[in-house]
Amino acid sequence: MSPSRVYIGFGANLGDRLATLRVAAAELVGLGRIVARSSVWETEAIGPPPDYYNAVVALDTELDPEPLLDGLQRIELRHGRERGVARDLPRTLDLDILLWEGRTLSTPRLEVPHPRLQERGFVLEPLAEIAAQAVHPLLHRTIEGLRDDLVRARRLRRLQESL
Ligand code: A4P
Ligand code: MG
Repeated sequence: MSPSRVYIGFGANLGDRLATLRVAAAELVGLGRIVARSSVWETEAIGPPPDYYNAVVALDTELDPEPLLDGLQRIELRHGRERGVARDLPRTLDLDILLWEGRTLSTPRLEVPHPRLQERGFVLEPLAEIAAQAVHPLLHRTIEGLRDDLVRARRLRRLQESL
């Protein structure tokens, strides 16, 4: 069977964020083959600060979705990730399955594409670096298109009037 191409989002806002992202990317080796990696972006936290470092990798994997998620959660735990009751709490490492090429999933453990992907610049900017033309299978839009929509939605304009 040929491998599937999946996109994994990395986020860290506690500890040595850059080192954590680099080590975690190296640890993906047991789960598949990294075929592309984005830049690292420093991003304002949605939720409590401090700022995050975010990045995305493309991974070719032979694994099914749930075993891949198990592997990602093992890596999170190795980096001291504490799972709280509340969403958006600061974390040493968050690994999300953003997209799974050619497939959608909705189970109690796993929703793919990631349901908040289209609202988040910290996902769409790095994802657009390595998968600009990938198509969101539910929204039928390219990643680049979703990224551009989001930028436009955050409209701001400097007025001529002084205060
Ligand atoms: N789960 C369902 N679908 C998926 C998927 N596609 N990938 C389930 C991974 N996991 C998925 O996740 C809770 C459960 O979601 C998992 O057990 C899995 O079965 P979690 O990682 O324990 O909890 P979480 O991270 O708090 O939730 P989630 O949904 O990953 O949070 P978000 O919505 O991703 O928010 N601001 C900036 N700037 N950058 C960030 O990276 N991240 C968050 C986390 C908030 N603010 C941020 C950032
Ligand atoms: Mg997560």
